[in-house]
Amino acid sequence: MRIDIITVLPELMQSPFNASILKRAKEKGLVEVHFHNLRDYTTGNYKQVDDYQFGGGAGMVLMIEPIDKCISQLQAEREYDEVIYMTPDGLTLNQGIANELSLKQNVIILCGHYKGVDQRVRDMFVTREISIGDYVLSGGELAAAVLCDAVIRLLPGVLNDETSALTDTFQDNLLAPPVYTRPSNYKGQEVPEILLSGDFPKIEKWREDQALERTSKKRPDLLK
Ligand code: 6GU
Repeated sequence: MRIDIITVLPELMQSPFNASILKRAKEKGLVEVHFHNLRDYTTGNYKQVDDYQFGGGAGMVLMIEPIDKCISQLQAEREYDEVIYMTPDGLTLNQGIANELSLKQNVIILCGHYKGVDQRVRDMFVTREISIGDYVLSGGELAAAVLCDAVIRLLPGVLNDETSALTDTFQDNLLAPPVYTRPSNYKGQEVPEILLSGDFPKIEKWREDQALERTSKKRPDLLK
């Protein structure tokens, strides 16, 4: 998979891609992530990427021309499956969307900033608009990093057995069951005996029951 991220703040988002699972995915050649600084696609001497909005009002809007230049240049180099715009008024990200995107070859992610982008960018280029929840961030960069993490860890070969995505919370619309490690007794707090029994069919059944119970207590909406 190849991901091209267009942003005015590449430095805000690069570090998550250089640690842990995302780093390993890159090193294994399972994903390529390229950052494009919008300022590199400006024409004038001032490297202007934003301007006041027509009709008045507070806040700057990202201009269409540098975004068009950047996206058009990328699209001339290869076919893209999606141009995703990160915006709080997009569709809320969930595991289903992450699963779907993990099957794509080439994806562009455009990060909004300030008051967002000129509407014509959304009309002309964007195939999908994604939010990461009902709260406002200063820009789409951290949201794009969240999206990339959720997607990249699903690529075949990124996770090993121990970190398998199959047992994740949300994989079957269920929260994951509780987990424990040594010591089996900590200051009187015991690990459930069943987990120490070695009876694996019983343990599996216990985990399923716990997942269901946890979900109905904490997230009954997921069971509907
Ligand atoms: Cl994608 N962008 C911004 N600016 N704020 C958000 C968001 C995105 N998702 C949730 N809040």
